Amino acid sequence: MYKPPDYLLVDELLSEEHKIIRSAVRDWVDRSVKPIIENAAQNHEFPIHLIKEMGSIGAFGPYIPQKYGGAGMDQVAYGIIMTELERGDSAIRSAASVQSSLVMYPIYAFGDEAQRMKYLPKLASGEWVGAFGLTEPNHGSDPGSMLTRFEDKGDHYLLNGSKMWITNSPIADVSVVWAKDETGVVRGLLVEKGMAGLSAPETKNKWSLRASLTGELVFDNVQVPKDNLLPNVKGLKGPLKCLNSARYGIAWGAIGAAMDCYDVALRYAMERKQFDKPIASFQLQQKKLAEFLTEITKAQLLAWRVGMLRNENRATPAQISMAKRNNVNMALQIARESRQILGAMGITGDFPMMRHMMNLESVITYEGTHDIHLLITGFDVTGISAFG
Ligand code: TGC
Ligand code: FAD
Repeated sequence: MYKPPDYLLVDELLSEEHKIIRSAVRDWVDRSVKPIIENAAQNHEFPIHLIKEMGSIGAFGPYIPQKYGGAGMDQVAYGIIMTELERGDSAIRSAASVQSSLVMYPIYAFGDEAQRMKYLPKLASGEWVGAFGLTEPNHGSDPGSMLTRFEDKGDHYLLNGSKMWITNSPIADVSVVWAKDETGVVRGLLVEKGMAGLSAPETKNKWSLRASLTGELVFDNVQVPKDNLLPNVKGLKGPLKCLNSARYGIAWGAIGAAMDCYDVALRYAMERKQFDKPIASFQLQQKKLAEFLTEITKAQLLAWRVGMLRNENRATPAQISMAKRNNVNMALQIARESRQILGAMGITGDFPMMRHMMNLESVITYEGTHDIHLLITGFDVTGISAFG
């Protein structure tokens, strides 16, 4: 039986509504994710049937207003949902992050009313799957140098270029694609499945996020209707604002993976005997467990505080970077170290550590790498950009 650590009684900082949501998502993860996720990861298959279930439990766009199919909840509720989903698997949290923060959020924040009404309810229910195309084969950390371009052809836009490493692109009904106009300004376009010239080949043979679909988006003279341009944002700050929301969710999500590893390692250490004693009685193993709990507790407080600041619209991008960077690294270190507590058993799929560890290698890379987030903090501290 899963016992989530709460050493500093962080629960007391949550509302009754937060706890109800958490309990509903936790039950769903136990019922629908835990029993199938290991096989899905081993077989490198995205459990696509979970998309509609996630829609029905309110995992998509929880902070989007109810008028558009969201739940109108606060930022802490969004974070809690992400923690519970990532306890199941980072792939499941990824699907929710992309749908909520990278597709629904820009349509809500930068779209017009017709676009909101057309897309958001379908994305909220899971009837439609969304994707977010920013990264290109030759431009990852530096998206401002993107080559994907569109031209105004009078009654439509003509889109050319390609995106790579795009979560859910092979099955996406709609992709929010960031491309430069003829003057070099970054704009967002809503590109729908079936548009002539669009292809989305799957990226195979990943050792990480094996239960998540990743692919490319290739645009070969795609004619995009003019109604599909997001009217209310121009420049790189458009996609970066979406990333603020997703990175924030990941800061909470990673805690879920870490909690799962801690919980399993603690129980194993209490039961497994060597030299006639539970391995939990050895100082070296206690050091690991004590440090896991300390790091999880710090991460909980960091995520909660950034969530409260986001509720007040006061969280800065740099604060979010710090939370994403710290919490993902924390979870990755705990996954690695907790695997060792299980000895050889830790390398099997009977336990979740290796799966979490491999997943977190992607999580520490996407949404801004560990090093890029350090540079964002460095810039914030010194006012000197060390990027270029
Ligand atoms: P820079 O010149 O600093 O900024 C350009 C404009 O953007 C503004 N800005 C931001 N606005 C809002 N939020 C932020 N976080 C912002 N950061 C910058 C900035 O003020 C400026 O505005 P303006 O009005 O002056 O034009 O841009 P730069 O080209 O020097 O790049 C800066 C850098 C490196 C921090 C940024 O580009 C970056 O974050 N790189 C990392 C790229 C990244 O995170 N890619 C993620 C792709 S999506 C993904 O990984 C999804 S994973 C999906 C899953 O969960 O499965
Ligand atoms: P690079 O930018 O080539 O970086 C390589 C290394 O160089 C890194 O260690 C980096 O930290 C370092 N580096 C780069 N610049 C600097 C610098 N100035 N100073 C110091 N070090 C530097 N993208 C999307 O748009 N949509 C998605 O849905 C999406 N999903 C993803 C899913 C998965 C499974 C993965 C793995 C990636 C996904 N991405 C997605 C892409 C992801 O955001 C990029 O991989 C990430 O931004 C890093 O880009 P890159 O891989 O090109 O690495």
